[in-house]
Order: sequence, then C-alpha cells, then structure tokens
Amino acid sequence: MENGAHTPVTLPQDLFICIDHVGLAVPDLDEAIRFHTEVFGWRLLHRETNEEQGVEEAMIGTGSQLPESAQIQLLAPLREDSAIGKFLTKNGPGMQQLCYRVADLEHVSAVLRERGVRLLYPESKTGTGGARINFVHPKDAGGVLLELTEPPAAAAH
Ligand code: V0V
Repeated sequence: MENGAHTPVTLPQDLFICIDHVGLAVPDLDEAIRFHTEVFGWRLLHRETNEEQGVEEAMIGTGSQLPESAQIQLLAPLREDSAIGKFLTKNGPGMQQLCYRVADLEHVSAVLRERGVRLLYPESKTGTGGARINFVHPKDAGGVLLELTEPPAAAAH
C-alpha cells in the first residue's frame, strides 16, 4: 500500500430486511386455514382477495404482532390460468415463493436490475395489505420464485 494509506473499503449494503413470508399454493383456502390453525396452531392474521394476482390469500402467523410473528401466506387460485392455478396444475400444492421484505422497493429493484437480475414487472404492483411488490424470476434466483415486498409505511419495521 502506497505511503501506508488505507484503501477505502466498500462494505456490502443490505438489500433485504428479513424473510417476510413463505408462500404456499393451496387448492382450497378455507380448508388450508382450517388445517394450519387447528392442526399446526397458527393464527389467522389477515385475509384478502387480490384480483390482479388472481389469488385469494390468507396470512397466518405465530403471533398477532410483527416482528415477533413468523408468517406463512396461503395462496389459492381465483382462476386456472393465474400464477397459482398454473403452479398447482404443474406441481400440486406446496411452497410457491419466498418473500424478502425491503425498505425501498424501487431502490432494490434498480440495484438488482443493474446486477442483471430479471424482475417480472416493470413497475411494482399491489400486494397483501397494500404492500408494494415485485418478483425476481426463479431462473435468476436459484430456482426459487422470490417476491420482494415493501410494506405500507405504518406496518414497516
Ligand atoms: C415457475 N417456475 C418456478 C415457479 N414457477 N420455479 C420455482 N418456483 C415457482 N413458483 C419455473 C418453471 O418450473 C419453469 O422452469 C420456469 O420457471 C418457467 O415456468 P412456466 O411454467 O413456463 O411459467 P409460468 O407461466 O408458470 O410463470 C412462472 C412465473 C409466474 C414465475 C413467471 O408464476 C409469475 O408471474 N409469478 C409471479 C406472480 C405470482 O406468483 N402471483 C401469485 C402470488 P423450467 O421447467 O423451464 O425449468 S400473489 C402474492 O404473493 C401476493 C398478492 C402477495 O404476496 O402480496
């Protein structure tokens, strides 16, 4: 090193806050909620229909308050030609996605695109509870469909 000067070190910056949830494709939402609450003891935290994504979904958790709660998202198809409908036809019920929480989806999307990672949508879409969401193609994430979610400001940690 010249003149004993320190070379500036660029530390990696965190892109992801935590695992927000794991998504399971299920054929019947009511039956899946019943099974996961009655047999596994999860709590039903939230339920909604997302027409654009073609899903009826429920968030179940280990507690009513984040960040203590671990979350699983149960995803049932509204239509056969939806992402979940096609997944069920091809694979049957099971793990469909892994979702990372981010603080700034636009920033993280820009960084990932710059690094050659394909995001499925040019602009973010609306996800559970009003979150902003996008997805990384499974071919660019080691065979895992990766969702990125930026929770609404009030719910963010
Ligand atoms: C497909 N592939 C997967 C996969 N789906 N790999 C891992 N996990 C998955 N879930 C693989 C598949 O095996 C193929 O590999 C390749 O990707 C292309 O698959 P495909 O069958 O030709 O493609 P499609 O038409 O099934 O589309 C796959 C994608 C689609 C990922 C593009 O599912 C999509 O747009 N997903 C994003 C939206 C979504 O999932 N919405 C539902 C959740 P080979 O065979 O070529 O090697 S909505 C949600 O999460 C909400 C509302 C929320 O969280 O708030």
